[in-house]
Amino acid sequence: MSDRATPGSNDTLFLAPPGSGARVGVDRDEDGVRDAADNCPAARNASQTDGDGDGVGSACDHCVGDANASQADADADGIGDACDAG
Ligand SMILES: [Ca+2]
Ligand SMILES: [Ca+2]
Ligand SMILES: [Ca+2]
Ligand SMILES: [Ca+2]
Repeated sequence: MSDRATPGSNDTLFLAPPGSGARVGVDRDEDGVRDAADNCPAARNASQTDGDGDGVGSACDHCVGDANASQADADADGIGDACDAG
């Protein structure tokens, strides 16, 4: 599969119906789940798996085993405060 949309194709752009409240119909990671509903808009995760149920998909969760919806990471090492041993 090409990583670029070709003229005439319609595989990445979706239009939200008027009044739906959704402003953006793009799917940046092209996993089939639009950004507005994707729990990891920049990581392909069609399954939307969220093992700890914090609303952040496991594919991009800084702590896949600890609920940490804020994804706070004070030292910016990619491991969330909730599971960062230091
Ligand atoms: Ca997506
Ligand atoms: Ca999660
Ligand atoms: Ca988590
Ligand atoms: Ca950290």
